[in-house]
Amino acid sequence: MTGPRLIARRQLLAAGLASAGGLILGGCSRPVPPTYGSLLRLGDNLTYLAHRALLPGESLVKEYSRAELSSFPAVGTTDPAQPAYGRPPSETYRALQRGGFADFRLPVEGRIARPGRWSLADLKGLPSRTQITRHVCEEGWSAIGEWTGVPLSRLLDAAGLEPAARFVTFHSIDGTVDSIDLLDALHPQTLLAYGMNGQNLPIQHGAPLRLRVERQVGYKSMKYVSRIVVTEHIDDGGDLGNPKNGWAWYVGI
Ligand SMILES: Nc1nc2c(c(=O)[nH]1)N[C@H]1C(S)=C(S)[C@@H](COP(=O)(O)O)O[C@H]1N2
Ligand SMILES: [Mo]
Repeated sequence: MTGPRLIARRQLLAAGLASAGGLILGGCSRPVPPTYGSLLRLGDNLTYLAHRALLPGESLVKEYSRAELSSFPAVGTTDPAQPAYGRPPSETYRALQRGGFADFRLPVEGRIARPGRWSLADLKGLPSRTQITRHVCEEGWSAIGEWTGVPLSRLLDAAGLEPAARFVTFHSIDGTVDSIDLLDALHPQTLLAYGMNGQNLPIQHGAPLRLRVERQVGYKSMKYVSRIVVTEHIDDGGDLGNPKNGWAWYVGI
């Protein structure tokens, strides 16, 4: 994912920010994701700290009109019921798919007052939001799509965040794990989407439920979300997460 030019840019950024960092971030005790000894990850963390220190948390990404919708490729896992990337087919997903996802339940747990399991109907009973945004993939393509779902903040409100809550971890049916901080989790455009372009979310785009994290690169928008855990500390997913597999935890755009 990281070409030589990007490495050079990031090393410059890291060096520049490392010197500025003492000034800007002095006294800042914000938790940062683990680097596993990588200089690149250190650069990513400085980007994260700089964004969080310098940019207003509530700034919104641009939204588009329906006339601007574009064709939208499906990448990565496109059907968990099929084997892919050395992973066996998910029989659980196959059964859910056959039943039109009527039996889908989303456990929401961790640092919340009211843990529970949400059906799609439950989630659709919360206030919804529709937004047309540009998805930017780290592979270099982008596409504009319309997403309908429940703002994650509404679900977290209903679940009742404990004061210690700082991060939200997502598990996917395809076995990946990822997390975001509370600023992104509570951002008004961060959705758990069940609709795309006016239809039910298609299988290849993450049915029945996917995340939209509009202020980060495409791979943070996890498809096939199967469980949500609110945590006090960063859970980077270990072997199942991005940082251990060479991908940045924070990819703000
Ligand atoms: N669970 C899961 N989520 C995922 C992926 C994946 O392979 N599995 N791919 C990511 C990447 S790299 C991108 S660009 C987008 C692609 O979403 P799309 O298939 O709807 O275009 O999903 C992201 N979320
Ligand atoms: Mo991507």
